[in-house]
Amino acid sequence: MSDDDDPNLLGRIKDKLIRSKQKTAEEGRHLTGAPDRAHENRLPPGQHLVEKWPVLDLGVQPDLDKATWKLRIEGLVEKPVTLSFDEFMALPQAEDVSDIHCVTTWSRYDNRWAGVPSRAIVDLVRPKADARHVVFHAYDGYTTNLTLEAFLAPDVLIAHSWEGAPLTREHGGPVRAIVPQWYFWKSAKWIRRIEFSAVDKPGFWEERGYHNEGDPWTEQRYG
Ligand SMILES: Nc1nc2c(c(=O)[nH]1)N[C@H]1C(S)=C(S)[C@@H](COP(=O)(O)O)O[C@H]1N2
Ligand SMILES: [Mo]
Repeated sequence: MSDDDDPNLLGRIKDKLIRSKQKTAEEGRHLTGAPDRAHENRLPPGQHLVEKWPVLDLGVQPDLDKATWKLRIEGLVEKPVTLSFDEFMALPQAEDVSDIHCVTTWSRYDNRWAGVPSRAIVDLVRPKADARHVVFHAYDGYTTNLTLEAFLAPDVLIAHSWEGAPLTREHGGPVRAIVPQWYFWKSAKWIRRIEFSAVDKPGFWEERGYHNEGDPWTEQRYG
C-alpha cells in the first residue's frame, strides 16, 4: 500500500465481500475451459449479457468535488504533474465505444466513453526509457496494475463521461480508467494517481487471487 492511501477509508471496506471474492478465485469458479482466442463470439467464455450497468466496488464510494479534485501523474517520468479537473479537461480528448466484461461474469455491450486517451497522458509526462508498468491508485484505496504496453492500447481512456453525461459517483466519477481489453477490475474508478514504474506492482485484486493481466477471451480470471 502506498503512503497516500487513506487508512480510514480502507478500514470501512467490506471485508465480507472481499473474502467471498477471494473464495471465488480460490475455487476457480466460472471457468469453462473453452477459450475463444480468435474472438469468434462477441461474448467471451463464461460471460452473460446485461442491459443495466451494475455497480461493483469495495463498498466505499468517495464523494469527490471537481473544484478540489486533483490527479497526480508521477513515478518514472520526465515531468510529473498534478492536474486540476479543468487542466485535465484541457488535455486532448477522445471517444471510444467498447464492451465491458466483468470477472463476476456480466458483460455490457457498446459503452460510449469520453476522456483523455492514454497516449495523451504519456505525451504529457514522458515515461523514462525503463518504465514498463503503470499502477492506478484510487481515492477509495483501490489499486490495479497494467503493463505500459496494455496502458497504451488505443482504446484505453482516462474517462470522465459515459453516454454523453459525466460519470456518476457510483461509477467512478469524476474520472476513472477504461481498459476494454481486460476484465473490468483493471478499470479503476475514482482515479487519484497514475504511477509509472520499472517493476510490476500487483494491485488490490491481483494480490488477492486475481490474474495479473485479465484477458476475458482466454479466461484469465484468477492467477
Ligand atoms: N477505485 C475502485 N475502482 C474499481 C473497483 C473498486 O473497488 N475501486 N472495482 C473494480 C471492479 S472489481 C469492477 S467490476 C469495476 C466495476 O465498475 P462499475 O461499478 O462502474 O460497474 O470497477 C473496478 N474499479
Ligand atoms: Mo469486478
